[in-house]
Amino acid sequence: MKTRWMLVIAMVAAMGLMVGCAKKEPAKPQVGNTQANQPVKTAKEGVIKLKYANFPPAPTFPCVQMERWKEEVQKRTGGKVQIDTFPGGTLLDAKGMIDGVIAGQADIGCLCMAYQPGRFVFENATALPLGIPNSKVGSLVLWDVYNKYKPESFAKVKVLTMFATAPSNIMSKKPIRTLAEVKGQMLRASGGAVEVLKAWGAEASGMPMSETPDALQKGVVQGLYTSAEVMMDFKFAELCKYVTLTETVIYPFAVVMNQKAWDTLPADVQKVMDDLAGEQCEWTGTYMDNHVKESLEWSKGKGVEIIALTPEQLAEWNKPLESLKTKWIEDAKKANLPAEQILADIKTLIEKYSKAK
Ligand code: 3IO
Repeated sequence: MKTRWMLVIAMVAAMGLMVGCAKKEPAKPQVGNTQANQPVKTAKEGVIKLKYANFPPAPTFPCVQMERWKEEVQKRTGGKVQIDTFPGGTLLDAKGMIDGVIAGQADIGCLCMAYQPGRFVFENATALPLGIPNSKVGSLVLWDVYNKYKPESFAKVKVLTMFATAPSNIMSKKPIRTLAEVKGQMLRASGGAVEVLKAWGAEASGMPMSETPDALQKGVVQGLYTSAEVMMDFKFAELCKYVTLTETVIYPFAVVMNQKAWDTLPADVQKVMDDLAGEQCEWTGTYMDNHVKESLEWSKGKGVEIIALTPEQLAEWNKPLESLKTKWIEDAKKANLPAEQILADIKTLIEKYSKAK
């Protein structure tokens, strides 16, 4: 009796294994237009396949803009281009993004410039406390200033678009109502935003967003400092019951393409992507601004308290941040950048786009 049961169990297990193997059979999409091992049904003559890598999970804004870009490119090229997206760091992770794209591990990648501040000194000028009011203005400013200077940091790739988050707020487990209450709190940020937290007296820890859910969960950090749509998209509202509206610095992002992959694209496809660049930048900014509002409303419903600061308090919070600009000017000069001119241009652009509604 016992042996018969064991036989049945063994047979069921073997069948399970066979089914498991059969499921894995369809070939993974290939870079370029290698169709050799594609199922016949999907093999279309001349279809250009591109792999687009992203580091955070699918529901977050860098991936939402990725899917929107993908749909637009596929539509505007009449199906000539097919894009396979890889959210969640499945193809390239946060810090390895641009080098992975340069090496051709992905054709396209989305990166946050705050994760390698020493490498993107120029672009991180936009992450200084300069009063960018929202994501749309920040995105347009970033894209314009990039196009004016075409910095060396992106010389090895084709830049497809750029965008910025909304200004950062503090999301924390304990309430932070005054500048004094920031002191000693272990908070997470990245790049220039870490310096902001330090200037306020926090025990700031730098890490990419993709590592943050784990750090919050484990209690390695007591909160984070970034745009507030993450309260909803990462469900941080479950852990962080307080949002302090500091509305300070943005995080700049870029979408880059492997130069060789770009060079081999037909001119009409290149035109579709070039025409989409500025539009995508503005679309993402608008999406982000609306999404932050939505997230804060949703968070209130989850019992989160939104702490507003008075104009007097904001002035007090902004004061210790002045030194960050001086420090950036020093760093930028060391990198042979026209530091003061770049900051002046950014300020002019902020004014221009803030006025234009
Ligand atoms: C961000 C990065 C990945 C997913 C959602 C996000 N919301 C804001 C950011 C900015 C950022 O890169 C960061 O690390 O805070």
